[in-house]
Amino acid sequence: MIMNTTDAYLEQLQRDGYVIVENVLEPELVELIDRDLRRLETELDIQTGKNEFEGTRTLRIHNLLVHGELYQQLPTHPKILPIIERFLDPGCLISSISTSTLLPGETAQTIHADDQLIPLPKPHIPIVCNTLWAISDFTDENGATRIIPGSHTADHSPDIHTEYDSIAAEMPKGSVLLLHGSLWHGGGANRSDDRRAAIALNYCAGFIRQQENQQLGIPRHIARGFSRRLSELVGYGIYNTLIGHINCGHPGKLLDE
Ligand SMILES: O=C(O)CCC(=O)C(=O)O
Repeated sequence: MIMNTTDAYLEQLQRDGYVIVENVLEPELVELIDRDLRRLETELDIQTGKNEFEGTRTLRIHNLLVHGELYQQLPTHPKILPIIERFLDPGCLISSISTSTLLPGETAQTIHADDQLIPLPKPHIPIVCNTLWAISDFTDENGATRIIPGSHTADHSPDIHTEYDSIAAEMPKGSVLLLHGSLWHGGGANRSDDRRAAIALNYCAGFIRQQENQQLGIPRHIARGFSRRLSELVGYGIYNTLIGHINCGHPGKLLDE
C-alpha cells in the first residue's frame, strides 16, 4: 500500500522494520546521479569488493559527500529526513554514505542487521536507520534488497551461516527503502544483465559512533560549503546539549574560522 504522510511511513517503519517511499527523486536527478556514479567509478578506479559480504561483484564508492552537490542534497531531503528525525531523533547523524551497485552475476549477500556490531541486548530502541536510494529499478531479478519483515523485534541478530526466507524489496528507481537498524536483510542476487545501482545512506543516533569517520574523512574546506543542517548531520553539532562539544563550545565554529 502506498502511503503519503510522514506519520504513516513512520508507523510502518516501526511496525514492520522497513518502509518504501516512492517518487523521492525526480527522474532527471536519478539520471544525473547514475551518470555521475559511472564517471566516478572510472575516475576513481573503483574495484569490486574483496569478500562475499562486500560483494565480489559489487561496486562501493565511499564517503560520497566529498563528491559534490548531487550527493550533498540527499541527507537533508524533505521527504526522508523528517521520517529519520522522528524515528531516531533530531540529533541523528549520518553514519555512512556510499554506493551499493550490484553487477550482473552478484550472489546474495549474507543476511545481517546493520546494528549487529553494537553490543547491546536486543530488542532495543532504534539507533541506526539505513536508507537505500534506488538509482535503478529494484527487482527480484536484479538483486533488490532482501528483507525479513518484523525481524527487528527479535532478541538476537541473524546467524551468518543460516539461510532465511526473505522477500525482495522491489521498488521503482527514485524510491527510497528505509530499514530499522535491527531488521534482518541483505543485498539480493543479480540474475539480470544490467546493474542494480543504489546509494546506501546510513543514519545513526547522535550518541553512537558513526561508521565512516565523517569529521576526518570530509576535508574542512568541503564541509564549509555544506548547509548548516548537513554540517550538523556529519558531526558539527552537539547532541543533547553536551555530547560532541569542543572546550564547551559548538564544533560548528570550526567551519566559520
Ligand atoms: O545493497 C543492498 O541491497 C543492501 C546492502 C547491505 O545491506 C550492506 O551492504 O550492508
